[in-house]
Amino acid sequence: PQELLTHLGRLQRSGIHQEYEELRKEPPPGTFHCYMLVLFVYRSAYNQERNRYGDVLCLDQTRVRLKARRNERSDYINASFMDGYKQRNAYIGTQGPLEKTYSDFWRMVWEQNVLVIVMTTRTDEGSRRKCGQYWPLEEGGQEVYGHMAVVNQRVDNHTHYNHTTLELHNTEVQQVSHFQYLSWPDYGVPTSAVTLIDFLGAVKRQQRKMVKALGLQWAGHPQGPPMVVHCSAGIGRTGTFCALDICLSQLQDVGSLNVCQTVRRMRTQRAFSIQTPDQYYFCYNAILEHAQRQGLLPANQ
Ligand code: PTR
Ligand code: PTR
Repeated sequence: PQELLTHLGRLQRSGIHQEYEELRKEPPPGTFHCYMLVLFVYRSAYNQERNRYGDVLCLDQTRVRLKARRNERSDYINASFMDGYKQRNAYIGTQGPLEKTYSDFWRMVWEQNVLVIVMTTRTDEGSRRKCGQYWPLEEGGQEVYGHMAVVNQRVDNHTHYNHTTLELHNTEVQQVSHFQYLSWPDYGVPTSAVTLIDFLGAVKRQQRKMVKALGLQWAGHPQGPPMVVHCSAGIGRTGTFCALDICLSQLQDVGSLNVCQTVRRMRTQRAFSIQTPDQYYFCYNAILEHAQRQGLLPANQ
C-alpha cells in the first residue's frame, strides 16, 4: 500500500490517465476471425448479429464457445474467459444479453456450471436500452429461454444492489445467484467506491458459499466455476469490476499489487477492457480507499 501511495503521489491524476492512454494504444494481441466474411459468409453474419455493439468483438483465443449441438448454426456468444488472481478463467466477461441471445446466455451459464452472475448496469439508462430483461424480474416469476426454464425464487433489495435467487430447470435443477449493482452509468464510474467494494464482497461470499455447498463437485477447485460478469458492452464496467477484484485479492494475499499489469493482461483476454481514463483512475482510488478502511494506510492521505 505504501508503494501504491508513492506511485499515486508520483503519477497524480494526469499521470494515471497517461498510463491508461499508453495501455490503450497497445493493439489486442489476437484475432477476430470468427467474424471473417471471406471464409464463412453465413456464419460470420450470424455471429455479427449477435453482438450488441458492432465494434465490441471478442478475441478468438479466449472466447467462450457454446457446446456443439445438432442443428445449431454457430457456437458463438460475445463472451470471453478472463483469468483472476491465481485463478484461470475466474470470470466470463460478456455483453448484456440481447433478446435474440437470451437462450445462448442461459445455455452458456448452464454449460459452464456458473453459480453467480454479476450485472453492473441497469437495463435502461435514460431512454437507452443497455441490456435486455433476460431473467424473470418478479418473485415467483418464470420464463423459458430455449431449452431452459428460469424461475425467480426470491429477490433481496439492498441500497445499491439487488440479489435475486434464480433456479435453472434443464436436465437437472441448479440454483444461480444474480447480483445487480444499480449505481454505475456506462462510461462513468460508480458513485462510491465503498458501496462497490461492499458489493464485490457480497458477490464473493456468495460464490464461496455456493461452491462449498456443492462440496465434492468442486473438491479439486475450491474457487469454483467462472463468475459471469456483464454490463452493456461487457468491457468498460466489467473490466473495472474484475480489475478491482484481482488487485484487492493480490493486495490481501501478498500486500502489493499492480494495476497497470493487471489491466494489460486483462485486455489480452477481454479486448478493450476498461473504457475510460476515469474508470482506470477509479481502480487506483478504490484500492486506496479500501486500504485506508482496512487500516493498511492512515486515512486522509
Ligand atoms: N459502440 C458502443 C457505444 O455505443 O459506445 C460501445 C460501448 C458501449 C462500449 C458501452 C462500452 C460501453 O460500456 P460498458 O462496457 O461499461 O457497458
Ligand atoms: N463505442 C466505443 C467508442 O466509440 O469509443 C467503441 C470502442 C470500443 C472504441 C473499444 C475503442 C475501443 O477500443 P480501446 O478501448 O482499445 O480504445
